[in-house]
Amino acid sequence: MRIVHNPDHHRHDARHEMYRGRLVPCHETPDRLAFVLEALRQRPVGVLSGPEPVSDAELRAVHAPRYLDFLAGAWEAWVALDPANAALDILPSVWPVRGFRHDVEPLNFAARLGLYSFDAGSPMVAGTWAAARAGAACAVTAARAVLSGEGSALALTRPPGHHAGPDFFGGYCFLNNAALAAQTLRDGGAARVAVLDVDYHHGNGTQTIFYARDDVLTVSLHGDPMTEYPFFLGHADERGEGAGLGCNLNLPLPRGTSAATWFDTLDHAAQAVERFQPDALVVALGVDTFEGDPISGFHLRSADYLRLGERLARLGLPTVFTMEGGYAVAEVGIHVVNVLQGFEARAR
Ligand code: SP5
Ligand code: ZN
Repeated sequence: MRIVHNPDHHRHDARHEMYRGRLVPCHETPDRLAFVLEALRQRPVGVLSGPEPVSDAELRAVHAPRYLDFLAGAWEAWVALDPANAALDILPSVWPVRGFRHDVEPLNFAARLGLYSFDAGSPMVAGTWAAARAGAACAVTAARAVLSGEGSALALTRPPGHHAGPDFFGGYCFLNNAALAAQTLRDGGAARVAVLDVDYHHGNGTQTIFYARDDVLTVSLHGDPMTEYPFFLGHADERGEGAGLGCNLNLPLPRGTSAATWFDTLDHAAQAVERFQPDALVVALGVDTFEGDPISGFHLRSADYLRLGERLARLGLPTVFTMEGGYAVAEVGIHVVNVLQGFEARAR
């Protein structure tokens, strides 16, 4: 397995996210990846490398140019508002809901920030764009490695990506790494690609990016949006639209779901992937399904991640993993490496 590590991830190091009227410390922190690297040092299940460059054209295959321009210039615009802002994280506070214009990009920075986001939990700092762009390069590099005949690859990166849509950030995500990997696989010759999202939260960004397409199947199992973040997408009746009708599958589960039920549901997800007969698979790998996760509500235990890896390997597909959520920080490394080890044991 090829493991593509983001050398710039630590540059995305924000302080606070908005939660119940207060700024609370960020859950999505640089030490998450430090724990994965340490677990990999103890159990070297793959070969580590850095990313190759990603082109603007590759980013634009998934994201809107005006959104990419906004992200690239956000920090400069923020500090231009007031030099004192250099000591503060960027967080939005106003959004264009139903009935507002989305076609006109306001000049005001706070307004543009709202136009391109859906929550106040995803702060940006000076290094966010560099970290996110290098992370996208990791995802594209991992997909290229699989196209070149590596059986599997991991984009070991943060910030995560699966909540980021064509032109919006949120849920700690800015560029959709899983979608970029899937698109790279498509452009490199895989006629059909499946994305299987096992993060606790619905992969709303990935769903939206591919919703009208029949060449990319999106499947997500996640906390029921009636009670769980991101709330406004992820229901079972969202099946795709137009040519993409039937190419999106949501498997929402109640908060409190046991490992036994979760694995039964994973079987349904895996069967849908098999029916689609893809040439390659992208796994949006969040390990916030762990029973000890501070912001999630499923009950997987550490050994279950070995089983998850084994089940994914049984699909027998060239596979790109992208690193998504997981906030029981000290256990994130064990769980990610368990998935990879289970996968490699079966795939061999
Ligand atoms: C990639 C990913 O897993 N994103 C998840 C984003 C969830 N954001 C909202 C979380 C609400 C946090 N609750 C704070 C609890 C304070 N103790
Ligand atoms: Zn998550």
